[in-house]
Amino acid sequence: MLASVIMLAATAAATVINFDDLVCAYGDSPQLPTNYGGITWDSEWFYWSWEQPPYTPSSPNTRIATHNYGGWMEFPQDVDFTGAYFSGTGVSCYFEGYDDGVLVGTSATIAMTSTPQFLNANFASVDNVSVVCNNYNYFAVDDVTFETETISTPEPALAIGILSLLVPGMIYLIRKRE
Ligand SMILES: [Ca+2]
Repeated sequence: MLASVIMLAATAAATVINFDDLVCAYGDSPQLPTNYGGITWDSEWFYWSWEQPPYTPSSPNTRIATHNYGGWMEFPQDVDFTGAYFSGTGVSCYFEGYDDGVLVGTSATIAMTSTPQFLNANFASVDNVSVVCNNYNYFAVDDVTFETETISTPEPALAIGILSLLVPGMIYLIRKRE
């Protein structure tokens, strides 16, 4: 019972940033707002919502990219970074995960295709993630996925409830020994 209470105390909330509320005119590629979704984004990131194969969004219509061999995103607190979808052509990309400026994880590398592929990062407790590409263009990123860990103490009522279950048993054991 105590183990299940401890598990309840740390809950992870999954977040998917899909960019789809950002819409632009055909041919435009505005800068991604630097605080979009509560994340601080490298100023090189831009978004676009118009159709342009092979930059297929995994969630239509908006995705992001840079003209700078990838780009970084900085989280306001430590997150468990799951990964994101990639599409494009003629370029390979991977993730680097950082905590307090120290590289703590590197993902596999994938080659872009017109079909969006999810690149798993599975970085535990990072505050900065970089997309690293071997070309300055030709990739698109969508559905950036991470989990934020929330630590909470058990409700007082729950703790009292647990004690009320445990105490009679303890009294029984003490009495049994006497
Ligand atoms: Ca999208």
